[in-house]
Amino acid sequence: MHLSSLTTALALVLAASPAIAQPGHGAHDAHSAQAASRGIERLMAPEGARVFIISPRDGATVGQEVTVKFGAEGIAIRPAGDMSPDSGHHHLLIDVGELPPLDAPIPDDAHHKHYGKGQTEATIHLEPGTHTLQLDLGDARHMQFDPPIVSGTITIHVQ
Ligand SMILES: [Cu+2]
Repeated sequence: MHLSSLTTALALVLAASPAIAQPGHGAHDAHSAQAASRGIERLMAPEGARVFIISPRDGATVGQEVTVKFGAEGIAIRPAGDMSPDSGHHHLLIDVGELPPLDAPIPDDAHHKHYGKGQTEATIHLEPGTHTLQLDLGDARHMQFDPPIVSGTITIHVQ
């Protein structure tokens, strides 16, 4: 291939790539656009907001009744439905590998627990074995923030 035709081919590839044609429009914005198309806009995560699991500790061995303490910084914990700015409520993801879809409210099932009264701890029952726990803050409408405000995932061993 001549150098000139190689250059032409490269130019075509660049022109065809939306990521390059529109700088700044990454996957992040694609999720927001998807949410908007369903009529549910995600709220921007306040700068520095974070959530974390205070206890149990990562790697801990615990009994089947597990009290999980939720930590939050840089964002207020309020009941679901409370539209106060820069606030949300905790969700505990149990044995969930991937975050739920960003363009819909967080599911409400055995693996996605809502603490819509504004709780900052909860006692859950787990079967013996190895489990993972992760916090995922949701807004008044149970939508994840943009970007999501999630804790690290911890692994615990239930006896
Ligand atoms: Cu919720």
